[in-house]
Amino acid sequence: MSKLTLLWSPRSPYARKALMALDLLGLLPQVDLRLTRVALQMPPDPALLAENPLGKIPVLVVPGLGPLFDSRLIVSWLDRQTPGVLFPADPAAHLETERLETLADGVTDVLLLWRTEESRGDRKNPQIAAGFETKVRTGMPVLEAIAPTLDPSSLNVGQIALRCCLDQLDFRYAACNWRAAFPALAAWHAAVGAHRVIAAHPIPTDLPDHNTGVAVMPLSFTETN
Ligand SMILES: N[C@@H](CCC(=O)N[C@@H](CS)C(=O)NCC(=O)O)C(=O)O
Repeated sequence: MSKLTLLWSPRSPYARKALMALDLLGLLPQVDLRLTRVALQMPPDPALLAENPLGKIPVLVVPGLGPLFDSRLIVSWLDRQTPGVLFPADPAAHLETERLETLADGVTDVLLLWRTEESRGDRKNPQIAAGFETKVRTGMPVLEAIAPTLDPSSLNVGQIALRCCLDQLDFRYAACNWRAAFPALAAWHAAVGAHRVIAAHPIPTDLPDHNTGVAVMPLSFTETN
């Protein structure tokens, strides 16, 4: 495969997901990382818009093929190049992996949007924020029920997406205490943390915060569970 370029940022959950998928396939030596900062509060980067009209990362630029944007298109294209690594070959297991990927990415979407809404301070819409909280509180037990079925030693895209989602909880919702409420997820998160690919790509916590969101989000699982 020729040289690939990944438009990426180390704290983006979807960019981490794409990076881990590339690493799981052994493709990182062929990838140029192009640091690309994004935030909903900032105007979209023109260089990013030139590759992705939606102004989002990650984008994988493939020579001769053009930009692939959205982590799900990226992993789906990568899987077609090298089947059986990112997703199981068995059709039923493949579907379950995609279902987990979609759910974990979806909860991550809500975590990011909720934080943006909270950052509006007095102009926050409480109904919108409450809807986001309901979705997180509904999604987490579904993920908890899936956790015992996951084998951390057989890392796949569903598990990578789930890890990125839970890491986002740790990073931006640090007081929520999800491990106490969801012990199967906590056990899986700890076990999969030993995988080479997961251990290689933590969220860096020592970078300046360009994002003007809320430092610690007001979510607690211990108060209501
Ligand atoms: N569904 C997309 C979501 C990508 C996304 O929302 N990325 C965020 C960074 S974590 C972004 O670029 N936000 C900037 C924006 O929406 O303008 C994917 O899986 O790649």
